[in-house]
Amino acid sequence: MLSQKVEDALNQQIAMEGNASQKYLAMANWCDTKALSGCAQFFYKHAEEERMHMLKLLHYVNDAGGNAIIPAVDQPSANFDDVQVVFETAYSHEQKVSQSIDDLVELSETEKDKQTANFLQWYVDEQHEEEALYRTLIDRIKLIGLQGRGLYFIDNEVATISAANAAAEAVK
Ligand code: OFO
Repeated sequence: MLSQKVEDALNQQIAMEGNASQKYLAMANWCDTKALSGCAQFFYKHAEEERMHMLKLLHYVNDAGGNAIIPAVDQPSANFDDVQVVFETAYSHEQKVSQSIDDLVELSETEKDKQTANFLQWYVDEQHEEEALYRTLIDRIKLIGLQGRGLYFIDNEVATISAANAAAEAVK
């Protein structure tokens, strides 16, 4: 049984994950139009993952006797200065999501809702991995640089790291 406070906070998280999905879709779209196909694939996949995070929460709320709310869709930013800005924007959003998940865990504990605190552990672990992944990608982008053929190498590097990440996820 969810307290109203926990249910409301879970619904806010549903909206945050839904908006993350839209943001990553806009980033994928931007990369696509710049011929950065590796980066585009990375963000298309992440947009799908965020939608899965949203659905997982939605089912949890309904299964726990609450009412999940389908969020309105915010128009995400469509223009970015360069590909480094794209990844830094995504990383900064992931940090906000992590903070929000941490706040949710704290609220569940205050409300003595062990089931929700336990359910949220998956998100805590996921955020840890996501932040590490974005940090790696941003470090590589800085190392390669945006000049000359840098964009070409960055795009290949993102595709390689993304494939390695997917393979690691698959064997979990
Ligand atoms: Fe679901 O926000 Fe990141 O992964």
